[in-house]
Formats: sequence, structure tokens, C-alpha cells
Amino acid sequence: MNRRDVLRSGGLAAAAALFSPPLRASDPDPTPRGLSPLKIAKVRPILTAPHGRIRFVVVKVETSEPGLYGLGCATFNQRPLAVKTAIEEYLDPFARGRDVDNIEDLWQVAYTSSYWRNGPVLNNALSGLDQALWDIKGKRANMPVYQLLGGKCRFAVPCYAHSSGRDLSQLEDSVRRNLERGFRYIRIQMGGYGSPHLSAQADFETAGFGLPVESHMEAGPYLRATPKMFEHIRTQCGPELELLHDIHERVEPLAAIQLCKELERYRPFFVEDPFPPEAIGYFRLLRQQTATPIAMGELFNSPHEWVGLIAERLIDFIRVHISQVGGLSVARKIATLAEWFQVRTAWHGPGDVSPVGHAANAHLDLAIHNFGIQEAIQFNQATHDVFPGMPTLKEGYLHVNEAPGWGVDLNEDLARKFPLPSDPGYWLPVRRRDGTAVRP
Ligand code: GCO
Ligand code: MG
Repeated sequence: MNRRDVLRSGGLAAAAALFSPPLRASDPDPTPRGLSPLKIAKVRPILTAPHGRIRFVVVKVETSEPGLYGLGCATFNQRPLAVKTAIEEYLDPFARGRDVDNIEDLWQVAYTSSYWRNGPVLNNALSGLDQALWDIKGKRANMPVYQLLGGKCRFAVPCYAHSSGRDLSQLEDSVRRNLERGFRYIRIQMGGYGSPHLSAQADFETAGFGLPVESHMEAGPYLRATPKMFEHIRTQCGPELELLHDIHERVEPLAAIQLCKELERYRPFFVEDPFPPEAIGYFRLLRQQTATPIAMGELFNSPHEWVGLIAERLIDFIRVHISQVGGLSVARKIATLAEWFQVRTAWHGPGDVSPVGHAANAHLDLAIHNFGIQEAIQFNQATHDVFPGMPTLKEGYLHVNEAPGWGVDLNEDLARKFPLPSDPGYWLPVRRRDGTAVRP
């Protein structure tokens, strides 16, 4: 075939062949340059807290090539030292000497190396390793990770901002500020999850039950205030704005269903976490009664939690915390599964995901078709200094840079200047009036 025939037939592969003949197995050395065998030399946790009280855990994987390393997020704010131990005592000895290129194989064998699996501590450790290997692969390919995943489906990542206020006027001010900053998707809460300040009398406190730092929340005031909050913001800020809300599992399942039904008329973009993971059986009942779009999953650790919800179309947005499910390798499979069921993604992106984890969220967001929305945080300057190259938020969009891998580095000298807070980081209970603890 001559050049003109190739162009006429329109065969892209044939056209490419004119310029660069493909490698064949019979060629003397079919190994593409840049993929000479490389081994894992060390898997090391780095703990740092430049963003206030948030305890970042980042894994650094060093390789047998001096200076070539990768970073991964293993942040579990409530148990950082348990993750550190899992990495130092178990994952590092397990991974050393293995091939850096075979990410999927390494993930599979490390996953079952504890025999018992799918728990938050080990999943975070595994995510640190997994994401660091993707970072290394990007550096070896000289490409950002989103390119390895197939390239961009959008120019940048649309994000939602958080707005909160103790009363409606404070909340409205916060929404207006976010609109001015360029956000078009805004999560609205009345003074934190479940509006604890709306609940006046805490009999358990008077009785000396529990600890003074623990908070009180009654379901009634929250359930009455939330539709009014939507009504107010819709009326004052108009129909264009996309509104989101996080129930944060703080009410009984049927109360959550009633609330989702009431909110349907305000056309929320999504309502998040109506039930705790132990109550996922209620999603079927919820679905039968309302078309309010539902986001779920930040507390998930196991495929047993997300596979059925997706395959039965019981949720609209899957919002797992990528390090809690074991890393990028798992999240991209979840996204692929979800695509065929018209479930979109909304990866968990709060302050307690490290900048490396936010980069992983964003690279995946760029490359998948069924992206829905991304939760994002405006980190302080200290965090940007510790993690040079981290994604940046502009006009409601998250941008990654074009450097190979995640494009994020870690300044270890600076990271050491931000040690973890001295308290362990417990998730403190929220109690009902009589002291009963509410399960998040
Ligand atoms: C969200 C959340 C978080 C979690 C936190 C737990 O952003 O949707 O629910 O704020 O509560 O990440 O550590
Ligand atoms: Mg949430």
C-alpha cells in the first residue's frame, strides 16, 4: 500500500506503521526502553500534619534506581500509627525485592498476604504502596498518570465546596462566598453534620454520662431544619446552583428516607450517606420511594459493600475513599463497574486525604467517562509547601500538573517540622439526649 492508499483507506494503524514499524517478538530486544527491570528497595511511611490537626500518612516507595521513587496516600486520620506499623512491620518486608512494574500482581498478593482482608488499616497501607507504584510507572513512562489511564475526558475536574452556617443567613453568606470563588456545586449544612447546635438539652451531660467533649444531637430539629435550609438557599440563590447535602448517617433509616423524599422537590445534585454501612439493605426501600439522587460509600472498605449497590442501581454516585478501598487499582475497577450501571463517581475528598490522595482522585476523575463530581479542599500554604506540585483549585475546578506520575512531591525536611498532634485522633461520639451513641 502506498501513502495515498493508506490515507484513502483511513486506517490509522496502517498510517502509523508507515512511520514507526511495530516491535515484533522476533526482534533481537523487544523490551521498550525505560522498562528495564527495577526492584522495590524500601516502602516507608511519612507522617506529617501541615494542615492543622489532620494526620497525613504518605508512603514513599524507593526503587533500585537511585532517585526514582513514588508516593501514595495511606491517610487514616483516626488510626495513623496503626497504618505506620502495618507498613513498617509487614508491607515493607513483603514488598522489598519485588518488581515495581507489576502493580496488579503485587496488589493481589499483598492483599491476601494477611489472609484476612478488607479492613481500613491494611487497605490504607496497601493503597500507599499501590499509588506509589502508579506514580513510579508514570515517571518511567514520562507521563502523568491520567495519560496511563487513557487520557483526559475533560479539561479539569469540577469540584464542590462546603458551605455551613449556624443559621440561614450565615449559611447564605457562605454560599455566596463560594459562588464568588467560582463554585457551581455547593454542599450545604446547618452548622456541621446533623446540626448538633439545634439540640438544646443534653440530659446525659447533666447526669455526668460520657465525656464533656462529646456532642449531642437530636434527630427532630435536624429533620425539620434541613428542608427549610434547602427552601431558603433555592429561593435566595436561584435554580442554577447545584446543591448537595451530607446526612452523615445521623438519623434512623426511615427518617433518612423521609428526608430524602422531602428534599426531592429542591432538586439536589445528591444527598449523601443516608444510612451507615451496616444498614445498606435500606437502599432498596429508599429507591422505591424517591428519585432524589443518592451518593454513598466513604465508609466502605469491602467489595461486599459496593458491588451490590452498584449492580442493582440502588445509588447514583459511588463515593468511596480511595485509600480506604486499597488504592487507585481498586478505584478504577469500581469506576468501570459503575459505568455500565450509569452510576457516577464522587470520590471522597475531605481534608483527611493527603495531597497525594487528592492527586489520585483528580487523575482518575480526568480519565473516566462516568465522573460525577469531586469533593475538594482549599489546603493551607504550609500543605502546598510540604507537597510541591499538588493539585490546585481554581474557579471551582481542580487542576493537576503535567509532570510525570502524580506530579506531586514531598519535602521531607519540611514535613518533619509538622509532627502529628499529640492526641490519637479519635472520632468522638455524638449522643442522643439520654446518652445513646449514634453510629456514623
Ligand atoms: C465528607 C465527610 C468527612 C468525614 C471525615 C471523617 O467530607 O463527606 O463525611 O468530613 O466525616 O473525612 O474523617
Ligand atoms: Mg460525607
